[in-house]
Amino acid sequence: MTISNDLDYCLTQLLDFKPAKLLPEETIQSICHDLKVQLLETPNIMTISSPITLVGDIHGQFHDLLEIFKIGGSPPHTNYLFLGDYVDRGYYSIETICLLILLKLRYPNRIFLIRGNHESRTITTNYGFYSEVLNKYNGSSRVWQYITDLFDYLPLGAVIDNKIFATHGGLSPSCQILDQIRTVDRFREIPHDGIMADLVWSDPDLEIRDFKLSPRGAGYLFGAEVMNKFCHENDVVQLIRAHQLCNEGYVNYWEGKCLTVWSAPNYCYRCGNKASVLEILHTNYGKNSFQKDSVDGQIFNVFEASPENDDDTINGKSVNGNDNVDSFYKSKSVDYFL
Ligand SMILES: [Mn+2]
Repeated sequence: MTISNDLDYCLTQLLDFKPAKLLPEETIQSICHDLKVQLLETPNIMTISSPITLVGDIHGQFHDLLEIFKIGGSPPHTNYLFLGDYVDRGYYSIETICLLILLKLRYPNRIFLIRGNHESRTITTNYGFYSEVLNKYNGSSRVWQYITDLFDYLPLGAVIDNKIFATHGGLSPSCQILDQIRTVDRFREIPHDGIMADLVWSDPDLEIRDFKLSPRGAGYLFGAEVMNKFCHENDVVQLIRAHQLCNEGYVNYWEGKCLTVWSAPNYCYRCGNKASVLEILHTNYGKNSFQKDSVDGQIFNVFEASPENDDDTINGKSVNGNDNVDSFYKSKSVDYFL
């Protein structure tokens, strides 16, 4: 095994250096290839058992991902299911996704990754990841190519303890039963509509009962009746998803029937929000299991932005406009390759 393929060595480059060392292009090509091979055998909906900790959107906030491992425990001692949106918006999409790829390869039965709406070529072209790659790899987009090709292999959801359905966004009017997701050909760019699009784009809405087109321009809003019907038909008790910024780090809908986990504190270095990860210790639902803001066997661990972000911000605020990060990268030296 060559050094570039030595997963532990690569992990130390990202975990033991400040700033983290970027992996060379060829190493990223190689780890993306290896993970694709592994994910080819992974079904669209993974089967997972508790105890497991669920993580919502990270959006390139690498320092805050490291904070999550401090709060929630480091892999492989804690099992993690990441609910997507690893890249875009924050300054460290490459470090974030590379760390997750390495952890998945190193601990395949303890780390699980599903696809978010940002794990897409079109979205990452517009929201930061593509620019970050050009800036950090001397104008070459190859790393973006390798990683977005890998995104096509990510599964779309997970069922935990046969009772909880987890996905990035939410429900789809084209999907009454989970088997309809299981038969989707997921190895492709996220399409504009249909089950795969809805799973990564949809949001719950307390004001409606049925489905309604989403103001996001993709996916749907779904209401209480739809949620109850989905749980009943699929013999699950709960939907856990990410995808929406929550000021307190999480939101509880319909007495815990749907939970949002959001894991990017001070989102975009300017929102001032808290973040959370959700520890699922066991799944043991009695009749009155759903209480306000807590569910039996489930604990939200709330946290705030890591002080490490301060080097990149002024008083915790973004140092540049949200749309153009080029000036930020130009102000940083990128001589920290392996
Ligand atoms: Mn999202």
